[in-house]
This record gives sequence, C-alpha cells and structure tokens, in this order.
Amino acid sequence: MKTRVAIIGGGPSGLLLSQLLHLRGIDSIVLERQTKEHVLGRIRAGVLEQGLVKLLEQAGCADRLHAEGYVHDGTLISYDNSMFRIDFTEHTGTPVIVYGQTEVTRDLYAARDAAGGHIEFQVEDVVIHGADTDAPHVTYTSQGQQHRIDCDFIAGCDGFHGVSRQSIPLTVRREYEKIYPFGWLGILSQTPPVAEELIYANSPRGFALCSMRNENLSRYYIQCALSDKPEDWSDEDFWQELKRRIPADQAEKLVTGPSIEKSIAPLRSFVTEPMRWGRLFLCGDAAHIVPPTGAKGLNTAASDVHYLYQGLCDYYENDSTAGIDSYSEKALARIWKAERFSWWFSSLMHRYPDQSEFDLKMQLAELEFLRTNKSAQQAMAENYVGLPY
Ligand code: RFL
Ligand code: PHB
Repeated sequence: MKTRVAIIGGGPSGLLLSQLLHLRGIDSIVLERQTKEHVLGRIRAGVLEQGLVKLLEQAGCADRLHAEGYVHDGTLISYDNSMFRIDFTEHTGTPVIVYGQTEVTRDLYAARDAAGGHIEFQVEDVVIHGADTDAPHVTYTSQGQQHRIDCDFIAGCDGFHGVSRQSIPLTVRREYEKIYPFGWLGILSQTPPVAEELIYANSPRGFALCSMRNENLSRYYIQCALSDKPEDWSDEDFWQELKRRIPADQAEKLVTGPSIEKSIAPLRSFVTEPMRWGRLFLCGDAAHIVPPTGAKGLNTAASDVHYLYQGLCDYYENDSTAGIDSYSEKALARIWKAERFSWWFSSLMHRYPDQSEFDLKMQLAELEFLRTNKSAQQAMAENYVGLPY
C-alpha cells in the first residue's frame, strides 16, 4: 500500500489530522491497535479550548458539539469550605466548551467513515522503518497477515504507550518526567451535575473535581492513593468522600446514584524532545502528558495537530519545508507552557504526602492571592481557556 501520510493511532489526534488532511486532498491511512468500540469506550477529557473547537469546525465535525456542548464562562475553586469563581469570559473574552472526548472521537469517526477514510483496526506489531530517510515505510500485522505502507511522512499519534516515540533513537531523544504521588479516582453517574460550572476543590482530605457531560451525566474525581484500586471504592464510599471535600452547601445538594464507570488514572508530567525525527512527527500523548488538573491533554494534542497539519499543507501545496522544519520547536514552545500551567494548578489543589506546615501555608496564601487578585485570575483564565496557537 502507498499513502502520503501514515498515521499511527486512531485516537483524537490521529483522526483529526487524517480528517483535516483529507479536506485538503492529502491522503492518509490510520492504523489503530484497538477496535473502534474500545476507543469509544474510554472516558477521558471533558473540556475543550476554543482552538480545538475551531479545528473541529475546520474539519467539518463541530455541528453536534455546537448543538450539545455546554459553554462555560468560568470555573469555581473551593478551599476552606468557601468558594470563588474565575470568570474566563470577563478576563479573556473566551469561554471553554464542555463536551466529552468520547463524543469528539465519535464525531471524527463519523466524518472519516462518511468520507470513505482508510482506517485499519486491531493492527499489531506496528514497526516504523527508515524514518530518517526520504523513503520511510510502516509494517504491521492484521489478522495474521503482514502488511507494508510506503509513505512520505509518518505521524506518531499513538499515545503514551505507543511505538512511535520509542522508534526515535535514545541518542536523539530526551525525556523529562515528573510522577505525582497520587492518582485520580473518577466516576461517571447518571445524575444531574452538582453545579452549573466545574468545581475544583482543595480540601484537607485531598483534591476533588466536580465535572459533567450533560444535564443528567456527571463526572466526579477524587484524589486517591496510587496503591488504590477502583474495586476498593464502593459507590457509597466514593460519594461520602466527595461530600467531605467540597463546600457543605454543595455537598448538601449533591445528587448521588450508581456509577456507570469507575477508574483510576495516575498523574504524570512528561515531555519528549524533539517531536520530530526525520520524517516521523509525534503528536499528542505520544510526545507529552500533563496531569489532568488543567484539562490540557486533549487540547495540547490539538495544537500539535494544528502545527503539523499546517506544515504538511505547506509542503504539498507550496513545496515548502518551512512548516515541517519548525514543527517541533513551535509545538514544544506551547507544550511547555501548558505543562507549567498543569503542574502549577496540580500543586495548588492537591495534598502531597510530604507537605510540611510551611508548604500548606504557601498553598493557602497562593489560593488567597488567586481569590483576591485580578491579575492572578487573568493569568489563570488565559491559561485555562488556552494560550494562542
Ligand atoms: P490517545 O487518546 O491515547 O490515542 C492514541 C491511540 O493510539 C492507539 N495505539 C496504537 N495504535 C496502533 N499501534 C500501536 N502500537 C498503538 N499504541 C497505541 C491507542 O489504542 C489509541 O487509540 O492519544 P491522543 O490521540 O494523543 O489524545 C490524547 C488525549 O486522549 C489525552 O491527552 C486526554 O484524554 C487527556 N485528558 C484530558 N485532556 C483534556 O484536554 N481535558 C480534560 O478534561 C482531560 N481529562 C484526560 C482527562 C485523560 C484522562 N486519562 C484517563 C488519561 C481525564 C482523564 C481521566
Ligand atoms: C472531565 O470532565 O473529565 C475533566 C474536566 C476538567 C479537568 C479534568 C477532567 O481538569
């Protein structure tokens, strides 16, 4: 087989890139390790920046998002049994949209299917060959048969555990990582959200987040020990613990119900440099991970796709390598700022096992500063709604 861009990974990054390229007449083949049902079964991100919304519009995949997504003009932050609000629209003129990654992915699959896009599911043993030559190719196995795709470029959109990043030699690749000493236990429940906006809660018992998908679908998280397993937590225990971590007036009106999903995610900050090796380009979680506190994971994946898409269009339409040559530098400049924000917001909101009394006072002072200082709120709002591409 032959294609211009071989895309490894059929998550949001790979699908969005494939759809955008298609609309510019640039063909691609997407290789996905799982089934479509498996990919659509993952409950992940919920908050979309304007930049991602614009890309989805460009991709012709934003109709349902505009009809069913929720515009959030601000967010609530609680600590010490009190709560304050940061108004995104007042500070930046821009809201965020609450619309699940699952739905974004569903919309992207629908668009690829409607356009007759080529996606191979349940592929195994994907290997990248000759990424540092002018004639790269990818091999993989499907239903016991080996296949080969010759291509101009390879987009590594295969997430943190994929093969793309590992294909870059260690003499070239440099990795930066921070592992946080806790995880997030998340549940999805068919109950109305406790508040109209998200609540990020700092409590002596640990962090909690009240989020949502729609009027009758809530997503809640609590900070938990890394050794915890989802089955250690009954629904009853989860709700009780959540109630203890949010302001009393919110806990009182919290509607509880059976969980329809329960999982634990570890928290990690991770960046690999460079994001390009020859004709291989890394996008999204394949190149970087943020702790979910700032809702930046899917959104940073989107900015990578934007830069790579622009670079590839420049290459095919204008015969220029300027865009692909500056891809890694441009993408990383934005990524490191999102890494900083997610790390800062995580540090502000969680309880750390080794926190001293002094550290706790610093956290409190920082929260007080954010509550009362317009400039601090402005900086928070600018980062939360997403820095410009
Ligand atoms: P994905 O989504 O991991 O997709 C990669 C795809 O590649 C496939 N794959 C392979 N395919 C072929 N061959 C191989 N060898 C392969 N290895 C892997 C995988 O099956 C998969 O389908 O990466 P992508 O596309 O870069 O997208 C990144 C986002 O999924 C991720 O950043 C976000 O979900 C992170 N995230 C959030 N981001 C936000 O912007 N806002 C949020 O509110 C938010 N909340 C979250 C989150 C992530 C979470 N978890 C569980 C990690 C909340 C949680 C709980
Ligand atoms: C979510 O709704 O899953 C969500 C929202 C905000 C975050 C992280 C996750 O910061």
